[in-house]
This record gives sequence, structure tokens and C-alpha cells, in this order.
Amino acid sequence: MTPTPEQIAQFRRRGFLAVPHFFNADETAALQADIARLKRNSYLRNVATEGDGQTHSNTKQNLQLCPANFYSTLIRALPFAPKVLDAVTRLIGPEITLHLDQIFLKPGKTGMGTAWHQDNAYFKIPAPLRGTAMWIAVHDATVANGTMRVIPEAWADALPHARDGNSDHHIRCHPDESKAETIELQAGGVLFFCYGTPHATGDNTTATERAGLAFHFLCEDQTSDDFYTTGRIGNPRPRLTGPRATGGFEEYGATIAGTWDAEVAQANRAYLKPPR
Ligand SMILES: O=C(O)CCC(=O)C(=O)O
Repeated sequence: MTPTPEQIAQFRRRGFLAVPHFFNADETAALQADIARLKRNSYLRNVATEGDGQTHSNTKQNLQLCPANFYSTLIRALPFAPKVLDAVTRLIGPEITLHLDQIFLKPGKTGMGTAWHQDNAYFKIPAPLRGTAMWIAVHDATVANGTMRVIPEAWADALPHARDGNSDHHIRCHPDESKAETIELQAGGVLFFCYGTPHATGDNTTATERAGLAFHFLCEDQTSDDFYTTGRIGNPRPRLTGPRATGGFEEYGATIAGTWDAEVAQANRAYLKPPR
């Protein structure tokens, strides 16, 4: 799972890196089952609108939960997993903070894509290569179900963004799509892409749902003290590594570091292999 020097160089040049099979079968099954639970409980919200950015759609669905960590101890534990910290530190380190987590779920047939955008149009960090998304293919992500597309070597230019009429809060840009690369991943694979990389997902034309789980990480040198203390109700930003990291205790009041394997085992026991 550790990115090689060549992969790190690719991330810094092209602005993204796909890592198939980053999560194993048990980890992937746990995420699938837990996200199904969140959907079952109606925690996800349809952000799709009818072109005016306001009227919620009855025919298209772009289901989101942001942040999700309050509703799932599994999702809360994931960014503290050693292999996640190792990969993210090598890509953007040295001192890593979790910026955000969110679920994007596209139901079969009605699932709608997320329009082209650069995350830094929202986040506005000084060095867009020092923040990265880790987008997890929770289910197999294919062309037919609208997997992620990215524009290589485009991270350095901040594109103009305007409101996306097909979402109640998103903004969008219009990059040169002829340069886009489509990233297909089996469930459990991940795509890292830096905050400057233009990216988009497509509609889900298949009969089965597809979810992506995105974590955004940034290097502490891209933050100010305000970043940790202002308007953070509902969205803790734990320092994951570095001298001020507390394993989640400061942000959550409990030590989260080291709980990933137990969370995966618990989810597998609860959802997938219930005791007889
Ligand atoms: O999965 C999606 O539809 C979009 C994900 C995304 O835009 C992101 O993770 O920044």
C-alpha cells in the first residue's frame, strides 16, 4: 500500500494516483454494509436539483452525507488507519490533518454525477498539491456507473467556478474534457487526487447503486489556528500526525487511532457474519 517514489512523482506531476485494492475484502465489505445502514436510516440527502440550483429533483439523485463520521465509528476510524496515514504522509506530508469526510451515493438508474470542479475552489489552500482527496470506490466503479474522471497535469491552474444548477450547493468549472482520464476501480481501490485536480463523476446508468467515500486531507502547513477552532461544530478536523496529534482524543474525546481493525471486525460480525 506504500506508494513508491515513482507513484509519488506521478501524483506530484499528474495530480492524481490510483491505487487498486487499497482496502481488503473485509474492509470493503464493512464499508459497504455501514454505508447501506446510513442510507437505510435516511442520513443521506439528495442534493440534485432541476437545473436551477434550488428545486430538488424527483427524478435524479446525488445522495450525500457530509460529514459522515458522527454517524459511523467505522468511517471515523478509517483516516487513522496506519496504511492511510502512511500513504497520505508520503504524498502530501509531513503533518496531516483530516479536512472533511463525505459519502456520495448514486442509486441505480437515477444516480446523478457530480460536475467538474477543483476542490481548491472550495478549500482555497495556498499550495493545492499539499491537500489530497482519497476517494474510495465502495462498490466497483465503472464507466457505466459513472466512475471518477480527472484532468491530468491541470492542478496548478485555478479555473473559474460558478454555481452548478444541478446541485443545491455545488460549484462547477468547465475544463478541456478532451484531456480527461477515466479511472475505473474495483471496490476497495482508491484514487488520490490533489486539491487542484479537476474531477467529475458521471450518471449511474446501471441497475445497481454505487457509492464513493471521500476523505480530504491537508498538510498542517496549509492551515491557520482558525482552521481548527472556527465554525467547526459538526465537522471536527483532527490532527492525524505531528507533535500536536492526539490520536483523535482532542477532537472526539476518545482515542480513535488504533481502532480501525476492530471496527472492521465488528462491522463484519454485525452485518455479514452474524453469530448463530
Ligand atoms: O463521488 C462523487 O460524485 C464526487 C466526489 C468528489 O467530487 C470529491 O470527492 O471531491
